[in-house]
Amino acid sequence: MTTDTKPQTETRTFQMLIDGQWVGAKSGETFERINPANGSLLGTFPYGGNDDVDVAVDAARRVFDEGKWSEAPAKQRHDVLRKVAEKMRAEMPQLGNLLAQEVGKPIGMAMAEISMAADVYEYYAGVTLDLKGEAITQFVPDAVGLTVHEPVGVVGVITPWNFPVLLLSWKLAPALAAGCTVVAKPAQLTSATTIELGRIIQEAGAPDGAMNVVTGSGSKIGQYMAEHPKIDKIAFTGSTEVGKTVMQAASSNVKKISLELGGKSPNIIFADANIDAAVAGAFFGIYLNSGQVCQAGSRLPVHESVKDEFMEKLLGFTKTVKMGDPLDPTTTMGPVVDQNQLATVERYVAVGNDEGAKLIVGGSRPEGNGLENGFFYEPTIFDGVVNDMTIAQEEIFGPVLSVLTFKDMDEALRIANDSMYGLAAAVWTKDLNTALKMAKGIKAGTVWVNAYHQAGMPFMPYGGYKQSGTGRELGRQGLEEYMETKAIQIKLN
Ligand code: TAP
Repeated sequence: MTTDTKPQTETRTFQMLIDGQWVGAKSGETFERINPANGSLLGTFPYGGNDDVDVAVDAARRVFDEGKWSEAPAKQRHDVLRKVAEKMRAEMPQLGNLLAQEVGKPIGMAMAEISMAADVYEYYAGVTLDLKGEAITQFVPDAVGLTVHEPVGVVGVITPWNFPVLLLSWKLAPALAAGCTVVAKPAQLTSATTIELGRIIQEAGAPDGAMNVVTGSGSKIGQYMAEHPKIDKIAFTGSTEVGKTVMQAASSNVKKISLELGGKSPNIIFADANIDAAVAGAFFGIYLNSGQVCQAGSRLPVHESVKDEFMEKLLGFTKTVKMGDPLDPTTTMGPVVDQNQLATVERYVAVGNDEGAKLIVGGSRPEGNGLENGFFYEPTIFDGVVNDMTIAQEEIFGPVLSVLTFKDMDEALRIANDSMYGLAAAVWTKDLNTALKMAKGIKAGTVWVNAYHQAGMPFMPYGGYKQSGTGRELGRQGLEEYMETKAIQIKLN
């Protein structure tokens, strides 16, 4: 696969996509995004206001109500979604380069994100051709019941910065497949790739106004979208704290909502596990994307009998991390996304030390090789963590692992479920009984056995129990979130 590893040298000026036109904010205001690896300016974006959102929502509403997209033949929607996937693959070097620079993730990972996102459009293109309801003839002899599925309407999509292309695509692909029209608001830190995806969807043949992108502040235009009376559904991914405010705001017109929120996922190592595989899984589980992953395996309960061997190997792995420029193909870990996230990580490491956890590696910012110019933080491990410590309960969203110890399955299950979150978990064991008992007992939307971050996408439904969210993305269930079901009852005379 070709990769584009040249840094962007010119600062780009991006615009919003509203009703098929490229526009700035009505106010003329803009904001900037820097490259988190070196502080250079990446781009300037319109600082959209409520008046810009209104224009975008009106366009999406008009196109939806006219039926240009919502009632288009399924084959038409299929063709557009297929073309989106093809164009994403064709433009992968440029998109991957932009993604690597705006998030700070290594180029290989950025390319993989584009590729996985393209798969989602391809999957839902296929699903579009198989949209159907049911005919029910048994309820009384002289009547027929039909169920039909119809698109929900105008969807407001609000996304975070950690996987800005993939998590956006988990929403756009099923929404567009269902026949909904969209107004998307990316995180301010990663607006560039969402704007590029808007362009690709437009070029692939979506009618003007079916796909709109507005950029600006979440607490202003994001909040306004969540309250907006002409938006029928909000699909949100972000923190649990903001998710709660979105849920409240959406109640104003009883919008449908799906929320993908935070996590503090347990990655549980039993004594009979394949230790080498489990060590690799623990490493990947926490350090992927510098730990900025909602489903990161940030709690690591290890059986006491294998703990010493496990930790020795994990430390060995951790020392192989190569931090550096995300565009350098040999870099395995980039910076965290910005100064705020760096400060959050530093604060939690201080809390871990204060509460008595044992810092065994990392715990500071690296120096040399220009790393001091970016928001880099060393891969960090705390041992001796107990589950009621702050660093075992709260989401850090950085490269910080909390290692705990357990004696038996009951204790492992208690630790796993002693959390306000329930997004994901993993169990490492060769025993089927242990694997299934744990998988059934853990209150989380995804449980991996002998794997971490394994991507069943786009076929497997994804979502959280408890305060990790509501609703499911991907798979058939992911499409249903964008559809209403209508019952038609026909009396035969
Ligand atoms: P948030 O701060 O919650 O921001 C997410 C999005 O919401 C951004 O676009 C943000 O805009 C916007 N926003 C902020 N305040 C808002 C408001 N009052 N009303 C409406 N929208 C608002 O999260 P983040 O820092 O970007 O991402 C990290 C969090 O996302 C973590 O907690 C992580 O676990 C979670 N996450 C969850 C998942 C899944 S699938 N469960 C996946 C990835 C991330 P601005 O950029 O302008 O602030």
